[in-house]
Amino acid sequence: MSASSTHNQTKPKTTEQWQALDAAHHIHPFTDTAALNKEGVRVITNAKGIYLYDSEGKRLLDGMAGLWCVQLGYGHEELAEAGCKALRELSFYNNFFKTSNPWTIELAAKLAQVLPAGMTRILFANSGSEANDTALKLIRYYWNLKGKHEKKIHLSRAYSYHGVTMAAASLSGLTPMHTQFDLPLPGFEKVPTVYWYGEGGSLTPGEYGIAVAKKLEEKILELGAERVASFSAEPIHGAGGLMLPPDSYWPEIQRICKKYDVLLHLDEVITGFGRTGQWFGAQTYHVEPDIMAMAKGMSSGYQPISAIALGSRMGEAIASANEELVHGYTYSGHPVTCAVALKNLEILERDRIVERVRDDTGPYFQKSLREIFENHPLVGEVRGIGLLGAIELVDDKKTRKFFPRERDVGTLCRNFCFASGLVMRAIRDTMVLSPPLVITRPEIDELLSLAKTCIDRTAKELGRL
Ligand code: PXG
Repeated sequence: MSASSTHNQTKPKTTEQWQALDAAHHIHPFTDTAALNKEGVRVITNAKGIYLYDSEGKRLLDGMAGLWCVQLGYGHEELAEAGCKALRELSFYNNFFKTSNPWTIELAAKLAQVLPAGMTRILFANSGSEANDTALKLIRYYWNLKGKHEKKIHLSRAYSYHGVTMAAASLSGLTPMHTQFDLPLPGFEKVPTVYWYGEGGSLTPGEYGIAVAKKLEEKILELGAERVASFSAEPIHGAGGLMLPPDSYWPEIQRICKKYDVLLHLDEVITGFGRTGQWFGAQTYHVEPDIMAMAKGMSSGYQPISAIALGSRMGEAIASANEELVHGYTYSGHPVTCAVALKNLEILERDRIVERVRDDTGPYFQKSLREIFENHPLVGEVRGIGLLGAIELVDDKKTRKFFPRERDVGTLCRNFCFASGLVMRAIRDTMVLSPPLVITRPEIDELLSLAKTCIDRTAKELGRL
């Protein structure tokens, strides 16, 4: 086996040596450790553009932009330079005790420029989970400032993914995230969500969007509006299976939140920074949140950084509270992570990448995805927007019958993808793509041709082709 020698700081090792060390010492996130260690981990050693390379020298086209985050692709020199420069000039200083630094200040100001109007006040954290956790604390704080101490219940949706801290996991609607940890905490309640293909029945998408939004209203009335603090949602479900809202959904949600004075918390961790062809999902769906969480694409994943943006109502209340905000992380607004995020935003803007996703690569990707897969015998629905795409695999296209869960068709397909040099995410039996935003048209062709090969192989394996 070839020894990978791309590391300056680690001695080259064979894949087997990496695997043995990893198995002995490393517990992986969201992974069955025993099963992984039996199989042996894949070791990614380097990456450039939209391609990853493993310790066997195998090339993988990364159809998931890492974990939905590498907007500018891998190995971008300017991001590396920006990080190195900041590391040399101000390797660390905090933002507590009346200090700040140029990178944090500039980044906050830059975010205020690209965020929806009125979202001008920013807090920093280090991950999407922390951003959502912080958002919930600020929501509580806001209502306490307003003297509405009963408003304590946080509503969110089935299938949602908001992160893994105690509060972010409680907010998440993916129930397997709860069982091992005795979650959710008290005060977290769920409402149904927009999964038209799976749960819409005979309703049109428009009717279904309204019907699902009304479930929020019913829940608020059931609990009592005076007890409901907030409603949290991703503009588009990411890790829950890439479910998109019908056009009727968000205006109705906005109306309900306003009517019952429930703060609207948007989780833009996946949909932020150009993914849908606008800077934020809020702009795509014309939603006006009270508070927004962002991470991932904010630094193209090059540094762990996240942010919470406050709309004018919360921003003004907190900024004029005349008391200490008793919250913050050692690394809130770390100069190095901010320098990289700032450069990332400058490049997204300078190279007109969001516009490119909106006008060129996004529409091209959506059109090609539908042309290739809509009539495929294994495909029930193709859905997506911008550079987000999903291909839902079904047992019976006509009756929308799903495969039995234990068949694990998604994993079967995903394994074909890895073997064919493609990273495509399987969420249940929905195959998901979220490539780097710098992907070109020829690269989209290559991505979709690989995806087609793998879905064909899956269909053959199941005797459908
Ligand atoms: N909100 C959303 C919408 C997310 O997608 C988080 C919050 C949490 O962010 P951090 O940085 O704390 O992980 C996420 C994260 C997957 C996958 O397999 C998705 C995420 C994380 C890990 C795996 O699709 N999203």
